[in-house]
Amino acid sequence: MNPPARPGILPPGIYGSNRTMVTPHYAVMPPEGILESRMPGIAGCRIRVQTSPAMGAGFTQALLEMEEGGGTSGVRDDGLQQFLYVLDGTVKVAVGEETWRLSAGGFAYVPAGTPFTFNAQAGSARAIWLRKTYEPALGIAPRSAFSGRREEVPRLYKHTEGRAWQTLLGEADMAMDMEVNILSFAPGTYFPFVETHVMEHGLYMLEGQGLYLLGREWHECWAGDFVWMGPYVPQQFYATGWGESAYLLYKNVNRDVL
Ligand code: UGY
Ligand code: MN
Repeated sequence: MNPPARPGILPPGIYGSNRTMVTPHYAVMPPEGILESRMPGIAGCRIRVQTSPAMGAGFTQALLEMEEGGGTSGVRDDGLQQFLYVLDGTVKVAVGEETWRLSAGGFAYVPAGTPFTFNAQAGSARAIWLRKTYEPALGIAPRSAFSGRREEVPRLYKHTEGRAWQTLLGEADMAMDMEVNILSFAPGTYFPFVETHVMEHGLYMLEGQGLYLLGREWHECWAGDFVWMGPYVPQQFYATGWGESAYLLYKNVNRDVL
């Protein structure tokens, strides 16, 4: 018998049942089913692609599992803007004269057309890697590369007590066509309404668990899961469990949708 892919997390009898759901409008993908890919220019690194244009998304999101030294095999510039969020281990990111050593909760933003490298240091590391074609805004210069740490980003409470937002790349900044936010929920917290919006989301469940309403179905989500929400998907989160739940959330923003 195969050992459970996620010891201690899977309830008994999980074999034969399955939380995966992929529809034209949204997807829920537990990590154990997302098989690894490889890519030229990225070495010593398993790439678990969570979403891409093949799914209908306007961006790409992947979980990177880097062995020590793994990552870019040379200076990389694929013309896309990049966002890297470290889940564990240490990742060295270099952009021009800047070098950042990012541990868990550290993140880096690299604008489109900027050469960079990233590599795991002093052991293996895991990170979420987001890439998107940049949509320029007339007369507004794109931002330069920058890095930050989750714990240094202020927690803002919007709409509901118990639901905190951390806007890692800033908010309402017209130089940016994407946001990446961490939303944290006290147990029992839920959105004040069902959202339905033109923007899409890539969601990586960082901690805890909850129920996600997508369209008209509720889906159970746990730490490590990925969720894609396409434009206009009705969405609502209800945090369950005994501790705080949190997710990393990509959103395309600030551009004319015509
Ligand atoms: O910003 C958002 O659209 C966010 N509240 N959506 C979500 O968490 N599904
Ligand atoms: Mn939303």
